[in-house]
Amino acid sequence: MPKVALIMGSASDAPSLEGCYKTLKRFGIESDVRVMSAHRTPVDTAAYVKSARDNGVELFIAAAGKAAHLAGVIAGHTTLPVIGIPMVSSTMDGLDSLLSVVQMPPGIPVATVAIGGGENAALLAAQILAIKYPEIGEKLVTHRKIMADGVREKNTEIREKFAAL
Ligand code: RP5
Repeated sequence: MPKVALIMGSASDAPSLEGCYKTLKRFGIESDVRVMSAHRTPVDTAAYVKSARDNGVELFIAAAGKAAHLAGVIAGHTTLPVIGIPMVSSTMDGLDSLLSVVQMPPGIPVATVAIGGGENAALLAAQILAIKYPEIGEKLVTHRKIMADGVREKNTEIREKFAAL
């Protein structure tokens, strides 16, 4: 049963969300991927969000571009945590969606990651779910170790490269 609902406002957002999906999968987190629009299919979106908890969903990731109110609308229909991903889909390089997602009025929060930050959305979802599922927490510890080892390797490499200049 999927723990995460990964919702995008349009099929045009899909290519930028593959990293998010794959990262969730790497942590053993099944996600229910949906294209649902806050303005083009508002009734479907509300119905899905309202029934999601009963279907085992524990967290939402919502990605949208332009006047991106999808994450905020989802958050208004549930008390489950909502992570918003602002998408680049206009001439404004995603700044429009960043402000639309991050500037939620008091009372209905959306945890916003960087523009196009699908991987961080997945990692934040993993960290939230790890409170309840220790096996996800163990994978996060391994992930951090691999990342740190990678930086240490680069440190050695760059120091050697500069020393030889
Ligand atoms: C938003 O408008 C979507 O999330 C997408 O980023 C943007 C453009 O949608 P399309 O016109 O490509 O369907 O709702």
